[in-house]
Amino acid sequence: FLKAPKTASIVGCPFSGGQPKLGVDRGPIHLVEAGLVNQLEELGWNVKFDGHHQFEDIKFTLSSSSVDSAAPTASSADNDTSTSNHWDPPIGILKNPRLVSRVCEEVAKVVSGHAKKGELPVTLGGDHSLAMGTISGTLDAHPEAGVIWVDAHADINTAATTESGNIHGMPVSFLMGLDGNQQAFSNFNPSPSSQTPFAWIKPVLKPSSIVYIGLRDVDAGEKKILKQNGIKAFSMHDVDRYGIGKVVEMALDHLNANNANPDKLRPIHLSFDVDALDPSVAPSTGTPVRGGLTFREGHYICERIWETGALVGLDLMEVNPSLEDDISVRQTVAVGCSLVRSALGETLL
Ligand code: EXY
Ligand code: MN
Ligand code: MN
Ligand code: MN
Repeated sequence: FLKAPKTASIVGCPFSGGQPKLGVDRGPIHLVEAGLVNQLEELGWNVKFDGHHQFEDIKFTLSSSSVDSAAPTASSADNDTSTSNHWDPPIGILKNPRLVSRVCEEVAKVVSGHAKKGELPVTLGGDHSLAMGTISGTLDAHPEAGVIWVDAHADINTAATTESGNIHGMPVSFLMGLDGNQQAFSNFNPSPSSQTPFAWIKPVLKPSSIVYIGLRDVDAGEKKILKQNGIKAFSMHDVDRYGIGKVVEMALDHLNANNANPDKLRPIHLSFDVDALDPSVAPSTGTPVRGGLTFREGHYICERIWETGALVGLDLMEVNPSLEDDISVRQTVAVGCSLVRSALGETLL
């Protein structure tokens, strides 16, 4: 009656190019140093972790290739050069587009490779732009998968709606192939040695295949996109109204109502942005928003998804150990580890 050993592959992604604050690239390092690998082994997992991914070679290749001639744009009006490189100038106001694109392309290959071997990829960010990679990877291996996106933010701005130019606020729009992006890149001329950023993404995420939980800071342009595409979203208002138990059931029902094979639960990719939690629970993150999920509400989501037996991919994103004091950092890292444990089967009894 032995069950096949379950293998979790930790994909450590020290990457911060999707947003301007330094330090979020150290998130995965802190999560692993806090003992995450051991903790998962104690839950009975066979854990594969061969070090954090290094994206230095990508930077090197980009910096030594000639710069593309971007379409004429109103370039970085805010003069924010904090994250901009001469080899990766903004496209429109999008910052670090080539770097973010290439890193996510790499992450997609890694995640898909692990998933196709029957392993559970657990990606540690890093900023949430990485989800373009993780979800592309999951959908490559499990085309019928649905996404549960737990976040204070919808991360669905397009090149036409983003006001910040920070790509961590945009990954869902690229995964869906929304119009506002096609437009922005249509006049883009890559140099012979490069390619148009994000052109590698297969826009296979259907609007009916994602459900949000925890939203409370959604831009006007994003609200429009959510409505126009009929995307299911449970805000903190809904969590207050129905309670987290009911919200998660409704989220699962929504994904499975669009199930091609009704006898089997749809595989689930859980993309958990730690800023979904209230800042009193997870203070060390780049874009905290008050009024978030409690410690238990966050863990309940993970526990319930584990119970379905349908989890095929997990992201834990936006832990930034250089924000706030030492105690806050330790608290945020500890919460990050325990969310992952809950999603991988840790129970209270
Ligand atoms: N909606 C805002 C923007 O697009 O800049 C804020 C996005 C924050 C994204 C964080 C990772 O979830
Ligand atoms: Mn690996
Ligand atoms: Mn996010
Ligand atoms: Mn967020």
